[in-house]
Amino acid sequence: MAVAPHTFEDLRAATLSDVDPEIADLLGQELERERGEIELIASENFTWPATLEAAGSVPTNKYSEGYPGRRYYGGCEIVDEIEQLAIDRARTLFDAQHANVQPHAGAQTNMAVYFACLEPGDTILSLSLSHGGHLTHGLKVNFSGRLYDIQHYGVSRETSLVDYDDVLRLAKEHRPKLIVCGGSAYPRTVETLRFREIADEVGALLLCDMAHFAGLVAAGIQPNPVADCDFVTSTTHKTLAGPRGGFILCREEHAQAVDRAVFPGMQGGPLNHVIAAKATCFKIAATEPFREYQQQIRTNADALAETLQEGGVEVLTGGTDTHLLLIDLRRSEWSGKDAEERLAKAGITVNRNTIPFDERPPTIASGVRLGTPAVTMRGFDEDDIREVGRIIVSVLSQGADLEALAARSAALCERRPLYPEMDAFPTFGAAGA
Ligand code: DSN
Repeated sequence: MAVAPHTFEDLRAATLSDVDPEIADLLGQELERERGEIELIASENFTWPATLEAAGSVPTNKYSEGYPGRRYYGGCEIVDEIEQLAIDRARTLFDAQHANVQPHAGAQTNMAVYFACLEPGDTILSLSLSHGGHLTHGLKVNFSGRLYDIQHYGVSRETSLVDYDDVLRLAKEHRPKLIVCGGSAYPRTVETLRFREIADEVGALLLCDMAHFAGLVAAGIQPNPVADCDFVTSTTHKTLAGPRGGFILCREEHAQAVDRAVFPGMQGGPLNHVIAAKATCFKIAATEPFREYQQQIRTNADALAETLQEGGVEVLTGGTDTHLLLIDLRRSEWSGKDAEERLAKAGITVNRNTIPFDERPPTIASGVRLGTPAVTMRGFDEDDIREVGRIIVSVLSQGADLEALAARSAALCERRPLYPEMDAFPTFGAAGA
C-alpha cells in the first residue's frame, strides 16, 4: 500500500510502514546502527532470524495466565504446546528438574526466586554490584535492596577474584537464608561447588544467576551450575542468543513455589510469542553449530584480552574464562566514560563499568566492559577481533586519529555483514521508503 490507510479495512491490511512510517524508519535506522558499529557490550547479542520471526508472531494476541494444562482462559491448546516445548527443551538443555520460562526478563527471574524462598527482611549474601554483581542482587535502590537485608561479598583487592574463604567468613557471620553467585561483570568461572559447600555449612539456599554465561554452559564450555544450586536464573538474550526474556531452573522441591511466585505472584499474562522464540532458542542451543559459535566467542575473548595487553592496556584478572573482560583504566589518563565516548567515535560500542574498589562513581567509572557474543555472531574470527583490539589500543593512546580508526571499524563491519538477508523482511525493507 503506497498511501496512508484511511479506513478500518485499510488498517486491517496495512503494513507497519503504511501505518507508522516514523517507527518503520526508526527500526530501519536501528538495523543500520547495529550493522555499522562493532558491538562489544557483553550482555548484548544479535539473535537468530528464526527467533526474530517467532518473537514477531501471533501468540502475542493470546492471554494464558496459568501454566500448560492449567490456564484461566480458553483457547490455550496451542500456546500450551508452545510453552511445554520451551519447558522441556530448557530442562533437557541444562539437565534441570524444573523450568519456568515465563519471566519477562532477568530482573523478574531473580525477583521470583526471592519471592519463592524468602520473606521481606530475610538476609541475602551476594556479590556487590561494583565487584561484578547485579542490580537485583541487592542494590539499595532496587527492590532487592529495599525488601531484603543485603550483605555483600566482594573480590580480593590483590587478585580481583572471589575470595571463597571470605565468603565463608561472611556467611558464618550473617547466616543468610540465600546466597547468590554469578553476576554481570565477573570475567572468571563462578565456582558453584565452592558456593554449595559454603551454603551447606550455614544452611543457606543457593542461587546462581548465569544470565551472562548461559550460552557457554549450554555448549559445555563453562560448568553447569544446575547440580550445585537450588535455583539457577538466566536471560535468553545474552550469550544464549535468543529473544529478550528470562527463565528459571530449580530443583523439584522448589518448583511449585517458583511457579506461584511468577504467576500469580508477580506477572500476569505470559508473552507467548516470546516463549515460542525461547523454545526455538533452546532448540538451537542444543546443536553442534551453536557449540562451535560459543567456542568462537571464547577464542575471540582470549584473543581480545591478549591483544589489549600486548598494546599496554590493563585487563582485570589478566584475561577471562568467559565471553567478557574488563579494561582497568585506573592507571591510565582516561575514565570509563572518556573511553566509552572515544570508542563510540571510532565505531565501537561498549559500556563504562566500575571495577572493584573503584574510586570514581558509576556514572564515570574506571573501567570498560567488553564482550564477544555479538561480534562473533556476525562472523568475526580471531584475526578480526585482534584488529578490534588494535583499534581499541589506539583509541586509548594520546593523539589518536579517531576518524581513521572509525574507517578501520567500518571496514570490519562491511567484511562481516549483519543480517545480510534482512532487507527481505517486509517490516524493515520498507523503512525509509
Ligand atoms: N543490564 C545487563 C548487563 O548489561 O549485564 C544485566 O541485566
